[in-house]
Amino acid sequence: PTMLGTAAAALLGMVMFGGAAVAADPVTLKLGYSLPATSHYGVGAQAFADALAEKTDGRFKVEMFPSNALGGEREMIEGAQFGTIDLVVTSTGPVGNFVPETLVFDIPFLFRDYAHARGVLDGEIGQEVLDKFPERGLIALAWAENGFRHLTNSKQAVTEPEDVKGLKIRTMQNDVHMRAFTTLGALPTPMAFPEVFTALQQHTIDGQENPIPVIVSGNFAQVQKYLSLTGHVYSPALFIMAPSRWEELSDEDKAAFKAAAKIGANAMRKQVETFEADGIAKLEAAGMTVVEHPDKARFLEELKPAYAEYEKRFDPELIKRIRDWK
Ligand code: EAX
Repeated sequence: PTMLGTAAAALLGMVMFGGAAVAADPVTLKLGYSLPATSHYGVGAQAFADALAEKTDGRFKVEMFPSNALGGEREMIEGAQFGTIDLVVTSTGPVGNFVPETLVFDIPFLFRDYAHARGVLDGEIGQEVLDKFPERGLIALAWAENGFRHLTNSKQAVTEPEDVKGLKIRTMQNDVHMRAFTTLGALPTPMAFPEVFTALQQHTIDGQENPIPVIVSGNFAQVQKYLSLTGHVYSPALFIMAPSRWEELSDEDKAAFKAAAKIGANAMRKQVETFEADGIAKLEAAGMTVVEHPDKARFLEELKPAYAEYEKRFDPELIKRIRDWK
């Protein structure tokens, strides 16, 4: 086309769209998570925001609220249900209180390793669970990752299940986890994450359990002497969205949000690996005593009564499908 033709077409375009659709300010969405911007959550959230901007030509902008600025994970999920928070990157710790189908993944020693956990979540079982969210007033865009959880405490090195007896351990607000610690003779104390550091510092609890990336990002070495690499449970994370926001999107934008969340989740998983590669050395350098090989066989043995209960609570076929995944 001639220059005049192009200019005329541009002018016509502006008239047709009233200038509004073309020059509109981006829609700003609030995204909350519980760790600092430098954490795996921050890296995943940023990768999501960048991918979303790219896929939607900058029509959506994500405003970040790291470090519990919008509350603990349970509160943020409630915020997404109410539509006061648009997006949440959260561990699944408290998610079982909203979508009970997620709780099966909280069974201790269910997953062998990262490949197993990621494979199950990204496959048909993971999709079946994601599909349960809308009926509970939430949209789950993608599975992400927090990591395998390990035990820290201020009292003693934990090698055998007996070493856990009597320890006051903060757990997430998750009764599958709590059942496991009760069975081991510990005193589980459910608590929102933002309160954990202070509670450890003031010795109202003796210990807590979290993945290496959280123990590092949360500076727990300042308040915990012993780290035991129990890897007792895999902790998934999720990109969650407010249904009120989701329903406003076109089908094309919905696909863009899901694809961007997948990119964010992959970045988060990569960052978990990066933190795990040098995290333990960092924690040792910060003064922690590390038990690298706690007696896993004995923990499994002591947990038998808890497993009997899980088999009643969850579909044993589903547990078997997860365990047998290859
Ligand atoms: O999502 O509550 C927890 O222990 C979580 O692992 C932490 O907030 C990261």
